[in-house]
Amino acid sequence: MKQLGRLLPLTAIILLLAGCGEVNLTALDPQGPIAEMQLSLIKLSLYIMIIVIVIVFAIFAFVLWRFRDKPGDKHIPKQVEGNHTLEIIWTTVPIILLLIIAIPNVMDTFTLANVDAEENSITVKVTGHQFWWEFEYPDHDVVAGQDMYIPTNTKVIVHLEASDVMHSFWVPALAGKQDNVPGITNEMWIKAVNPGVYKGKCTELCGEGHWLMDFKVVAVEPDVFEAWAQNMAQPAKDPVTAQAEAGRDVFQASCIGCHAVGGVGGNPAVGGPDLTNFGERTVIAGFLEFNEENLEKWLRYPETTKPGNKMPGFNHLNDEDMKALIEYMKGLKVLD
Ligand code: HEC
Ligand SMILES: [Cu+2]
Repeated sequence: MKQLGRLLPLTAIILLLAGCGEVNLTALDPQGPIAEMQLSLIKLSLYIMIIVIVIVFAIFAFVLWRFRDKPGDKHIPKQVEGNHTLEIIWTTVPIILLLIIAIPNVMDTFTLANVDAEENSITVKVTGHQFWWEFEYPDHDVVAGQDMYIPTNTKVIVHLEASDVMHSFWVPALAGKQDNVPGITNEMWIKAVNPGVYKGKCTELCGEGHWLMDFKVVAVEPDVFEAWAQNMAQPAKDPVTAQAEAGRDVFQASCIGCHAVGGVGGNPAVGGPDLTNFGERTVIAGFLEFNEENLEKWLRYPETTKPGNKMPGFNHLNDEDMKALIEYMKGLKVLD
């Protein structure tokens, strides 16, 4: 009973994690060929383990029952030392089971490691920073922050790098995790079959803000992707309202040193995520629901909102400037 009491909170946590409404932060609902392959390897091992466990426990239960101490039993059971047939069986059976697991694993590893370009494939350089993600598209001369746009049904070759400490790139619906290591380029590839938004997370403890280092992979049809990439590479459109225009002035004065918009401020910018399409994010800084209140909170108090992050606070801006800045930021869009 005591043990059950200890188990219950754990069960509650697991149920909570399973149902917290994130879009596909799970390897059990694969959305592309790599994740599918990995899930079938997991299943193969799992089924073999289940068969072994069932047989071993059945024999165990049978032996407990068959050779139990009965009233009137006086003699010690017959003593057996060594049995060649049995030893051959319990050596060869595990070897066969391990081979059944090993052969598809080794074969699939070659498929996973094949990062050769193919027709229409694209390359994305993914850099982990404390505590945000940067996506560079060298073929399109585009840099994007936080949301990784990819075309559907296209091989996306991913080059993983890090600017400061180790991070790890994990989008479970598309592929298993791989590390971003400073000074090294790790390679992997992903492919999404359906358009959709797939949650990603940093899975290498990289500092105080690690737990909020979330991002998204946004898979869109190839023609939408091309339009997105082309618009991302264009200079930013002029703001439509006078207020947003005033906001742009505040942005130029205070933010352009770290953030870029439409190539102005560096490509990539030094110090912070590219904000060219910031108005199309669904979250701010990877985790905060996108609305005006949260944006103001982020701009005034980033340190308490996402502890450890490297963006300075702008609580000294007056209300008028803040409102204008928010208006401008909401309008930063490239898809229509
Ligand atoms: C010293 C560099 C620096 C300056 C100056 C700076 N920022 Fe940032 N900003 C950052 C960094 C670093 C991040 C990433 C924080 C994180 O998520 O860990 C960031 C994140 C953001 C984000 C969230 C981006 C996203 O993709 O969700 C917004 C919005 C933002 N900054 C707006 C601004 C605005 C507006 C200004 C000017 C008032 C500004 N920043 C000035 C460094 C800076
Ligand atoms: Cu990280």
